[in-house]
Amino acid sequence: MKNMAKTLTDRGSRLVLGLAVWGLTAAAYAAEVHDLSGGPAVNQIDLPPPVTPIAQMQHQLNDMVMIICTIIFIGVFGVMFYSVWAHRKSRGAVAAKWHESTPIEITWTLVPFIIEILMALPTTQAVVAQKDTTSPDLTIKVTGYQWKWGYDYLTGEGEGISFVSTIDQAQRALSTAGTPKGDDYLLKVDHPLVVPVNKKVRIITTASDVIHAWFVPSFGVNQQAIPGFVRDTWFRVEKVGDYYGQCAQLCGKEHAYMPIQVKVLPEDEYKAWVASEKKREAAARGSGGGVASAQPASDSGIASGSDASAGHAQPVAAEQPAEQSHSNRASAGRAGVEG
Ligand SMILES: [Cu+2]
Repeated sequence: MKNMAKTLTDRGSRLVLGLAVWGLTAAAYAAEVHDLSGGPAVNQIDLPPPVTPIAQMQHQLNDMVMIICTIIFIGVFGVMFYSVWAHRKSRGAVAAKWHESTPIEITWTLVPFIIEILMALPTTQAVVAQKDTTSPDLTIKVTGYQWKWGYDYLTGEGEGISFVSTIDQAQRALSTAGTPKGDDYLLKVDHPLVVPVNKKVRIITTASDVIHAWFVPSFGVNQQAIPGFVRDTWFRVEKVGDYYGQCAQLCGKEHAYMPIQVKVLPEDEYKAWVASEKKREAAARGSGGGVASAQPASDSGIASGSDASAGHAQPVAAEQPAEQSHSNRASAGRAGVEG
């Protein structure tokens, strides 16, 4: 008995010591890593703060369903535990012997049916809204590659802009060395996607090799990018800032290293970015400046790119895997800029 008590105290003190060490280590890490605005938070348990109407809808749905589930859970288990406790044998409880009850059967069919309809109505509304990609202010094609993202601005004032977005190489090196560092670890890219605030952005996804998925939690957007297919989704960000996501479809050995960074800018800063980006791309093509002026917004949809001449020099495509449709689309967009 004495031995047992000693073992228990030993175990107890070891547990306390272990917890203290764990607590200190956790505190040390917590001091190093902070919440990332637009990305993951330390010890986050809820969904990320929503910045689009769709993400808000998803939050409300999530909360509503969680509340309904909790009420049902407490209700069902409450009745069950009360029944077991109040009608136990030692109290002399005798089981009732009835069979079949029409009112009960109608009730336990109708009540879940009504609850399901109550949940299905707002859910259907949200799914339909998620799929409504009509009349966007700008359209961007997102192409998944092993292991990076290609962005082509198809319509809107950035029309013709095209680049590839790859993980920050310094962070990639930190990962190889096994020394994670920074709040945006493995989320920073060399060339983020840039969009204007409060504009409806339509995203068209496809891939050149295997299936990827373009996932930005704060936008409530997760769309698969499938080779040979086009899928689309949309977002309208209501708050300026940087937002982060990752490829959400296992796509090979560097799957963890193809993050998504979206820079949401105020209207005037976006215009300035478009101008500088066009200047940069024009310089890269060797044709000098002269195309810096922003293009008027086009509402003609992606079909407008099809009449453009294909096959002129495409600097971005050189560093990509051979992917015909990507370079065609990009040069098609560019021809519009030049012509
Ligand atoms: Cu991927």
